[in-house]
Amino acid sequence: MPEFQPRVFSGVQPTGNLHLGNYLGAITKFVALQETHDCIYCVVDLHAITVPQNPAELKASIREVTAAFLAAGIDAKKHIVFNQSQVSEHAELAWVLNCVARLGWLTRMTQFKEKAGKDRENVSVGLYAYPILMAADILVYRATHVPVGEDQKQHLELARDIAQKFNLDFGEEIVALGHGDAFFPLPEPLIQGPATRVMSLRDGTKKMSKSDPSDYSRINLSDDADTIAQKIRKAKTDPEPLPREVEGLAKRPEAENLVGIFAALEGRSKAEVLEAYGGGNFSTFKSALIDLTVAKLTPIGEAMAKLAQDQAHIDAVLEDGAARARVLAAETMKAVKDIVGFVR
Ligand code: AQP
Repeated sequence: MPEFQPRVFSGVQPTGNLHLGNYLGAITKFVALQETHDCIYCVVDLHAITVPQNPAELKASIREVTAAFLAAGIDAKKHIVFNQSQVSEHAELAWVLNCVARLGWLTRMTQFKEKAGKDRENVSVGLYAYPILMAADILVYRATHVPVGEDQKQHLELARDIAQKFNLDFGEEIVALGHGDAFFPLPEPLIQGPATRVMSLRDGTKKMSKSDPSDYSRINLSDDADTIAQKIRKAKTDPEPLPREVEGLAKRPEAENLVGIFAALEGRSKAEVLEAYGGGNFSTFKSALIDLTVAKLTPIGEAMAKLAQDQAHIDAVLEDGAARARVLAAETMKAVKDIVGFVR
C-alpha cells in the first residue's frame, strides 16, 4: 500500500431531528479531529432520498444539519463543509463501485434488513445500494479515516472491501498509471469512546434514532433546557441503585446508556462516572445528568437557531465547501476513468 495522505471524511443525513446520538457518536468526533487532520464533512442529501422526503423539508434539513456542524464548532474555512448533491462525482463514482461490489455483499447489510422490514419488495433500489454510495463518498476523497457511530461499522467494512476489490481488479492499470500498488486507501473507521451507540431513552435496547415516533426517546439538539430536563426525568431506568463498577451495568441497558451519555458529555470514562455516582439512586444522578446535558447542548441549540436566521450565510458555506470538494473529487474521478478505461 502506498502512503496515503491522512484525510477524514464523514457525513450526516438531513432527515430531521438531529439528536444526542448523532452528536456524541459523530459530531463531537468531527470537531476533535479538526485539530489533527484535514477534514471533509458532508450533509449527505443523496442518502436522505433513499426514503421519501418532502422537498421543502429536505431543504430546511440540509440547512439545519449545516447549522449544527457550525454551531458545534466545525470550522468551515479551515476544513470543508458541503452538501453531497452539489458534487456530482459522488454519484458518478458510486456507479463505478456498483459494478465492483457484489450483490451478496449488500444482501448481508443489517441496516437494510432493519429499514426495509417486511416490505422489502417496495423499498427503493437506492436504500439497497446506499452502502455503495457511502463507499463512494469516502473514496472519492481517498479518505483514510471515518468517524462514525457503531451502527455504521458494517457499512465501513463494506467500503474497505470495495476499495480492496477495485485495487485488485484494476491492479495492473493502477501500477501502469503510476499509482503504486493501490489506488484507494482502505478507510479506517473511528468508533471510540463511551457513547458510540446511544440508546433510546424509552428502551435501552433500541438505538436513539431520528425516526422513532416518540420524541421522548431522544434528546434533540434543538431541545430547550425544560424539554431536556423533562425527557431525562422520564427516561426509563430500573429499580436498583447505580452500581459502583462498570461490570454491574451488564444486563442493565438503560443504566448503561445514561452512564455512557454522562461519561461522553463530560469526557470521562464510565468507571469514573460510577466512582462519583455508584451506590446512589437514579434521581440524584439524573439531576446531575440534566445539568450537564443542558450545559453542553443548549448553547449549540441556541447557536443553531441564530444561524438558521441567516440562510444566505449557510448557503454560502455550502457553496464554498462544494467548490473546494469538487476539485478533490474531480481529480479522483479523472484517475478512476483512466484506470477503468474510459476515453475522456
Ligand atoms: N444512536 C446513535 N448513537 C451513536 N451514533 C449515532 N449515529 C446515529 N445514531 C446514533 C451516528 O450519527 C451519524 C449520522 O447518522 P445519520 O444521520 O447518517 O443517520 P442514521 O444513523 O440513520 O441516524 P438515525 O437517527 O438512526 O436515523 P434513522 O432513524 O433514519 O435510522 C453516523 O455516524 C451515525 O453512526
